Amino acid sequence: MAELKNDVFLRALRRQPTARTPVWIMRQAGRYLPEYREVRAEAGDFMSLCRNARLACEVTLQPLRRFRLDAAILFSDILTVPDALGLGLYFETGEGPRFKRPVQSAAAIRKLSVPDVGSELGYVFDAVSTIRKALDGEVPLIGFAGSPWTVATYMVEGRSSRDFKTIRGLAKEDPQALLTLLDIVTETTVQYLNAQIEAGAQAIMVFDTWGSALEPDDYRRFSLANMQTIVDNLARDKGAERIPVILFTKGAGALLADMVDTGCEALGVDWTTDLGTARRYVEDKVALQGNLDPATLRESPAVIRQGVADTLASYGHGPGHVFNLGHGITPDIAPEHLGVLVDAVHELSPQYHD
Ligand code: 1CP
Repeated sequence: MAELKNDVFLRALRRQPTARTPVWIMRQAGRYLPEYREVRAEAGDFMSLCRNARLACEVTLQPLRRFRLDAAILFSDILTVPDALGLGLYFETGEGPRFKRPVQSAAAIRKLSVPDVGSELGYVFDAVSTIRKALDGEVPLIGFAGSPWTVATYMVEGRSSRDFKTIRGLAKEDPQALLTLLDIVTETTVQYLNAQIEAGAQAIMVFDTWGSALEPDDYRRFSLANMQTIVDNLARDKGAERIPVILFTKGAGALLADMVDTGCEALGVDWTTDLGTARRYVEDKVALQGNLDPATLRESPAVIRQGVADTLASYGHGPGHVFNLGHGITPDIAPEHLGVLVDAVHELSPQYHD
């Protein structure tokens, strides 16, 4: 396997000194890029794109050809796991993900079991090894999964939701059933992420997009506890250094202080908490990733540059910051605007490092 030529992202996650702040962008491969839309059309639909290692590799590399990014992220989705659990994932054009067989009762939960990850999700591991080879050591490859809670919201609601009525009802009426569901998703996710590491993923990110829909005690019980199990059970001692893990609960705010003790290397922060405040919550025990408001990318180059400058200043001096947006880039963004952001990080960040 080729030597890594750019390790600034991995160094920052480990809070080691770097000459500048690394940058990558959540959803950096995606619909805002015309070349992505072309490959997506060639594949036919989103899941066919995910299942084709050559095309998944191609769209993973597309943003790296345009922008000076310090990491690649596997092109896949958090919903591959419930698909492997037999729920029948499909995408309705313009409507987001749907499941043919949502799991809405204790009886439906009892019928679930941990699948054979190697056969059901082998296409993801093929994509990881194909991408890793194609990267040829230019930048590290991030593998990922959804948090069990976030994945379970889709499994129970059957689709995207903003109020999570069914799953929150289940949490109150039959918490044991929900915990059983979360255990199955957690066990599957551990195997899934370990196989991504085995196939060549060099860092792992867990996306907990909907954790903050829970009140704090329920967050700890139904979301954080399972992320803890994942961190505890990853086979992270692969090379000379441990594979770093990033946990991202969107909207975590003060809960960041609870997430620190999981043993992860880094926490993702969205734009509703400034990085200086987040740094105080975590007492510099872990690195922080984020957190420019994605909406800033709709504005002029001058406003974008100012946003980058403010984000860097908010984190302040020293190692342990990975620049990113506070959530994924949206399809309406002009690619040139992301170029302005990335260039600004390269230009403005060295002053924060010795
Ligand atoms: O139409 C299309 O082409 C599909 C759009 C799309 C894309 C580009 C989906 C469907 N998934 C993805 C890729 C994806 N999803 C990646 C890899 C690419 C990259 O980051 O460059 C990753 C890491 C995800 C993760 C993901 N999927 C999350 C967690 C992160 C987040 O954004 O909060 C979630 C919640 C999903 C579910 C999902 N999959 C797709 C969509 C449109 C959604 C969101 C649905 C919703 O809002 O509820």
